[in-house]
Amino acid sequence: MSKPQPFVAILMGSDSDFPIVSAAVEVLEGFGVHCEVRVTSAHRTPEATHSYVRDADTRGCAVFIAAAGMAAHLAGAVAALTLKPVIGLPIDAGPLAGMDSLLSTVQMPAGVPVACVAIGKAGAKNAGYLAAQILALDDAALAKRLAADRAASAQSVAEKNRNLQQQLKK
Ligand code: RP5
Repeated sequence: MSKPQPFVAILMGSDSDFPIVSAAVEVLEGFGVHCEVRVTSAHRTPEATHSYVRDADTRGCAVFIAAAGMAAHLAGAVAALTLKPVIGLPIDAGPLAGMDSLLSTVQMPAGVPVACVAIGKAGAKNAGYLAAQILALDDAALAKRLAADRAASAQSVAEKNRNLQQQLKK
């Protein structure tokens, strides 16, 4: 039997998280990484979250990304159900500006790790990059695309610096 195609499963606690989570989807799609996106909550739909994680695990999910705001327990709940890497993405969804979700996501007890990225859009992009880098451990073509992206990013910084130096000379 052929090995199932590895994919990234992205879970979010609410559809209100999607404007941020979409940045992770864009990064993954940009690298040609297949992902599934589901709204499922640790608190509001615990059974559905449980069944989805178990099912995705058996279908070839290689990395989970779990995004949630407020008392954000989704990443931890996912990590409790799988040995695949889990990336937690804290969302700024309430009056505490994401500090609540950051601490709820990152402060996991020993033995059940969650790799927590930054709050918000930069974190969402990095969740996509990190998931792609994990998949690239076993995919040389993907590793090449990631290296090219990193080189392009360095070039763009160098160009911004050249432009600034030109302006400062005037
Ligand atoms: C969390 O509560 C969700 O992940 C979302 O960030 C936050 C608010 O959810 P909604 O009330 O907008 O559905 O569980």
